[in-house]
Amino acid sequence: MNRTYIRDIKENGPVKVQGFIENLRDGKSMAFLVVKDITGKIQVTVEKEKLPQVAEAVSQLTPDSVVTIIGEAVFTEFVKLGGVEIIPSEIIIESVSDALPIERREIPATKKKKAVERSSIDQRIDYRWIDLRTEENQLIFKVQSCMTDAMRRFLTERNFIEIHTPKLIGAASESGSDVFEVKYFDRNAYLAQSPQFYKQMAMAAGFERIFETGPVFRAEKSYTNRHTTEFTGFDLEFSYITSFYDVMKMEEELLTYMLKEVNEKYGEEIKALYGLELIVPTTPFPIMTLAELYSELEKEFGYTIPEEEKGDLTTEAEKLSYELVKKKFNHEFLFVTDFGAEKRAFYHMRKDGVPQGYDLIWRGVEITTGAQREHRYDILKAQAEEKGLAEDVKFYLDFFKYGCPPHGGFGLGVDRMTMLMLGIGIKEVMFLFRGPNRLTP
Ligand code: AMO
Repeated sequence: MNRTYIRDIKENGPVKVQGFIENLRDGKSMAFLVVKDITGKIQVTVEKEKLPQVAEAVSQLTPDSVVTIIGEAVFTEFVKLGGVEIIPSEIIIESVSDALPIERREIPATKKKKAVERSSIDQRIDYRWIDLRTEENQLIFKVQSCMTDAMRRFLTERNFIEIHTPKLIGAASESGSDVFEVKYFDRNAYLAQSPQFYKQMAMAAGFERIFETGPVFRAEKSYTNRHTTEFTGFDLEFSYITSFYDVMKMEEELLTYMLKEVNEKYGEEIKALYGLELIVPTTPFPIMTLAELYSELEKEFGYTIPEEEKGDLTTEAEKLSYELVKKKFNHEFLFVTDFGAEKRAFYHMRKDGVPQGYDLIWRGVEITTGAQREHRYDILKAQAEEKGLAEDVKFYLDFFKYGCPPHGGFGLGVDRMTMLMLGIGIKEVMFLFRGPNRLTP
């Protein structure tokens, strides 16, 4: 007999269902199990007297054990959970679970029992595979999978080629201080902080349009709810742009397409399980220069910072910008442009000294940096020298010596995007979080 996914049980009849025991009530004459698979949950109702063998199997079960249930699906108004139950003829115990070491959710007090507190996120990460069994947690990854799938489709339909660049590299691309050094035989290598150099190499190789989704490493000792030392980046790069506005346009179209798709597929579930509305944005997204943003934040919220810090976006300004864009543009996204050259990467093209790039802020958190790149060898080399990097990035500079189209692109943090979509922190949203104090499981 073939296995049936719980979601696909639509009528009375024989079924074989497999999954974890989500709930177990073994009474005197009746036993009720709730079995959960990746598609849903279903009640299994056992009249013990009628089915002594099944009753015997139930007596050995514990919550989170894995079972195969063979029986009849019966639709009835008496069952709350989906209006259907399985009357089993056989229960096969695949694996018995020990008592769980974590509490995945808070259990409110009853007359007989005290309330149970939810384990902390760090305790839950220690047993992440158990933590991940819940519907809410599995939704994170269904949503994330839908997200990258939609973005991949959007790009391949527009002639982007997916590439895979090395993560073991010989030089830091973003900043020397945030790079992990690893032993590489008799010398040192670094873990890639971005596919930056190689996505640009693809432009020099004449690929014209590429994207990559892969691991990004940052040796940042940040203990915030949006930083991790290893995250998933969604990066793209394309040639023959006329300015970084082309890059912003590509990004807003990509995100709108993706959010529409996620909303259609999972909008209801996100609302039900996370209480958040997914809003498909309108295009074009609002744009402000950094100076305009600071001036508006001062007007609206009395927020000021010293003049010399205004070349970069502070975390507080990022946060406040959400209130501002909601109010001013009825939007959740904001492109911020015109950062100070000293705060931006050497590879950003500059016009009159102003980096031709942007940050994209969603719901008050930066999700992307993007830019037109400097593709002219001499200027690029001078900009690298100015940041004291010319020697380290010599191999990269060579990419621009033998012909290279004008190009630009951006890098999007997949984990950040997911966390903002669901309104939870980065530790909650990652399959396995990595931070300064976390390398296991
Ligand atoms: P940047 O350094 O801004 O740009 O990184 C791009 C995006 O990656 C995410 N991100 C992070 N997510 C979680 N934890 C971190 N520690 C972390 N650091 C960054 C953010 C961020 O916006 N090469 C450029 C991109 C480009 O210009 O194409 C770059 O890496 O969402």
